[in-house]
Amino acid sequence: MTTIFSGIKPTGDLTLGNYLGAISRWVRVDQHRADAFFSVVDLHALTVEHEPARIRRLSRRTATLLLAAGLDPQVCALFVQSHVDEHTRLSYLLECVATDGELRRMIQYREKSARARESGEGVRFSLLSYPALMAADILAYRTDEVPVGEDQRQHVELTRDLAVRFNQRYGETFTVPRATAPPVAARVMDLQDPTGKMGKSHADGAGIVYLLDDLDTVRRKVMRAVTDSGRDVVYDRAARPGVANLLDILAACRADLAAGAGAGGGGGGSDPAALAASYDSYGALKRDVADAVVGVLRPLQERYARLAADPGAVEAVLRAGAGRARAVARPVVDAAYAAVGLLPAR
Ligand code: AQP
Repeated sequence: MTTIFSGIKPTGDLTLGNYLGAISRWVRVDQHRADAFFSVVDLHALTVEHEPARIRRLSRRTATLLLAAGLDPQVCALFVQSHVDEHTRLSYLLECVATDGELRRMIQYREKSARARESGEGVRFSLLSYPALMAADILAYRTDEVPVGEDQRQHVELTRDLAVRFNQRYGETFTVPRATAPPVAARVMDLQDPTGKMGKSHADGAGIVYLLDDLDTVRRKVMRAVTDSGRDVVYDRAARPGVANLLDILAACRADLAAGAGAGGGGGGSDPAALAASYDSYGALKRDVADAVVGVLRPLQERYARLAADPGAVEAVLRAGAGRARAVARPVVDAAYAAVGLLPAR
């Protein structure tokens, strides 16, 4: 059976970008067709300035939201990365396989280290080594597929390179994984700056739809989305990024709603270019986008409220998920330790 691993960092409140780019497909498709491991990758949130109480709060909230979105702990493993020591054990071995040059080439490292330098903060070493830990997250489960948005593709490519190099040097140990992206909404853009990603750790939330925003705020954010100077509705990501983003969001929300209603095939469905033809004004498009986003978020928020009232149940899910994850990861990581020449501890 195919094995899938994917993760989400507790660096901010989850956004519509996280949902449409990742979570919707985990819920609608991935968990049902594979051995699926989904993780709140909390160690990755420590690579930049952070407040401990906030990380704790966001880790719980993220796990609760994933369950509210529909991850089913009976069919997939949902766990917190730091609860499974195998991730950090393996990360060190992969740091010994990666080169300084290839880690420095990572776009996220270049962007985030430049930001940290500008704001006068030191650049944490973990920001550079982060892709080795991400590779460990993936390789520890002998993962075949990693469903991610476009922004993470380069890290999955590096993971593949490290797996191949490790296997060549030390013998077949890891499965070489591949990234899979959703058919639409692989990159949801900020509604106020459609040339930039809708990211949960960005400071200004005016162009970001958070999954727990109240629904009037969601409508307001969509209706105020920056569009382009033209008037006709066409799907052109380069020339009309604002309108293209709205069409992507509409297509992805409709596909999600159809999959939730039992039509199957989450992530497919409406084609943004075809949708463009049915609009002759930006106002009508925005109203339909707002309705579709609210249609996705309303049931999710209702389920979240019920789950958040019972934090003990969420913790029990995470404990069980960590147990399942450990049982799979431990023998793989032990095999990697043996392969590089380390004496067995047990
Ligand atoms: N805007 C997006 N469009 C499509 N997919 C997205 N993802 C994130 N943003 C978008 C996908 O969501 C999964 C988890 O993301 P993450 O926690 O790694 O990244 P983030 O939400 O982008 O968080 P940050 O802290 O704001 O990230 P940085 O600053 O690192 O970009 C992934 O599958 C991701 O592709």
